[in-house]
Amino acid sequence: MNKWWQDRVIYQIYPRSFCDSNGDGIGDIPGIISKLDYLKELGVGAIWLSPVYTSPNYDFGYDVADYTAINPEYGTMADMKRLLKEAGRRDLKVIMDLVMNHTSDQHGWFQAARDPKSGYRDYYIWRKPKLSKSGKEKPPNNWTSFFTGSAWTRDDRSGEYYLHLFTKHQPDLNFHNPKVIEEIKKVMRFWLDLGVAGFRCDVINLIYKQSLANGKHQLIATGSEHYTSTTGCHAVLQQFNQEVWQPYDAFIIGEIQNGTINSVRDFVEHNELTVGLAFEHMILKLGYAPQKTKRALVKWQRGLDWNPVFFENHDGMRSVSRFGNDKKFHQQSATMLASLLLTLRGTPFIYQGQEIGMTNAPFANITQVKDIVSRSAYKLLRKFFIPSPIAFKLVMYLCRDHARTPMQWNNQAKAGFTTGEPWLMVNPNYQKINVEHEKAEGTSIWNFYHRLIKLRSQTPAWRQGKIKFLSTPKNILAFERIGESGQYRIVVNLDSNKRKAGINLAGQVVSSNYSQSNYDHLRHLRPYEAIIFKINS
Ligand code: TEU
Ligand code: CA
Repeated sequence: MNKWWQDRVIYQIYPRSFCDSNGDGIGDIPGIISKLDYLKELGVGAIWLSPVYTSPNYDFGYDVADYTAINPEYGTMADMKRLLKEAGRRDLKVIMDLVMNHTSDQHGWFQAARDPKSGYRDYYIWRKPKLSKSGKEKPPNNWTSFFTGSAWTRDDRSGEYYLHLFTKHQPDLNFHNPKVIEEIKKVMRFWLDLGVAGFRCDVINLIYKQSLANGKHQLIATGSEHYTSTTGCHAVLQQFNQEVWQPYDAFIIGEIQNGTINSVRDFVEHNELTVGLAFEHMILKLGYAPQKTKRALVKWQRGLDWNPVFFENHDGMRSVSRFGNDKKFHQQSATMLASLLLTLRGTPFIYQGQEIGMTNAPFANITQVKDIVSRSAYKLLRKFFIPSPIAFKLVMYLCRDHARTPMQWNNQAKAGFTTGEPWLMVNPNYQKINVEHEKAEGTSIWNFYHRLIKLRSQTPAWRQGKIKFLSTPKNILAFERIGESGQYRIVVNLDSNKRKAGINLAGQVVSSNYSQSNYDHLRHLRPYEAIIFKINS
């Protein structure tokens, strides 16, 4: 018998950009509640909610100032409880995004910890500065942040430095301290008692710093060898699992930074996490080649029995822009990705707007961008005298705001997201790319997702069946899903060029994104062509 997270499709909501109910230009919880029927109709079975906790928004919620209080911009705890109730009524499970590696520097714990004599001091990682030969103060070690700059910031109150793997507004919690572990257990029980189905745990494999020794220099996050997937981290997660996650039968998605198959396997096969989010297939657009995607997908599908299957999230480019061609082959590449997402073996994740083929946004300059990572990267490039047009162009490859432009509901002003001034620019292509228009259009991306989500729920072989990859020419990905309900062959052209299929295209056509019903005499696949055959019952 499959677990619910093997049968259901999970939909990720970035609350700030999903639906604004009160006209302040910021998405909120009542807005999400107003769209639960939409999500039910789409056919998803669970929601992963990016953080809605109190936060000063340096990292838009991934800097938590109170884990058991709701950011007033998003609503109240009563709204949150109503969301859980209304979602439950529709048999939609809710997964909270839990950011435990660090808090906000506005969290009460950190504010208290700034006093060296406080009992909260050891909730964080403080060290005295080093002195250079000339007696100048230096950070305690050479670690750098994932978001540029040193991973240490001096607090003038004590003259000591505190560690932050991300921005200086996100001080890392100290998981060597049993009190911190107990506090996080308390937070998790609070939400599980309210009825959440589990957590997506932010950078969970970074939480335990095995040592604070200098690291070997690297472009990003020097020092990461001392805190990535450490034995101490496993010990903490086993404790969480035994004492909280198992008793509540919680579904735990761990975001694994720089995850390898072995490191993810260690987390999911030793009673710690349920699934691990890793990013090897999230190939950068700069230097993109479809073969890289094919190799990474096959490697992870063969390497792990069960994968989270996703092509976009709130942290980067839109998938149709990253893996496809959102200009010449928008419809074809978006539906090619949908065909893969819903037939590869694992739990499918749809990020808000992916179901209508939302694309990267045409930001004109850095002033339109709100994402702290993009702004810091731009500042750093300019510090090295990279001309601003080039610096901006480079930043656009990593810009997380591509995924954070407001959800496009209809072709009214501001895409129906808000009646006010949106916090971030609406993508001007909302006139055509929007839920209302696509729901009404039979061959739309939305209807393609809607149909395949439904088909997946009716096809055990796509959910529980074995997966077998077939050898095919470059940029053609083909695999079979074999289960009691039958055997299916999925054949996909990952490329924008017509390509020899190199494989037999016979079989009963269950789905094609070129609405072709018979491939018996065809030998080639058109750009981004994706076909699902039933080859026997
Ligand atoms: O992201 C961690 C992480 O993977 C980032 O370093 C990511 O690679 C980067 O955002 C891509 O540009 C998690 C959250 O998903 C992200 O939104 C937070 O900013 C970050 O942790 C810190 O909490
Ligand atoms: Ca609002």
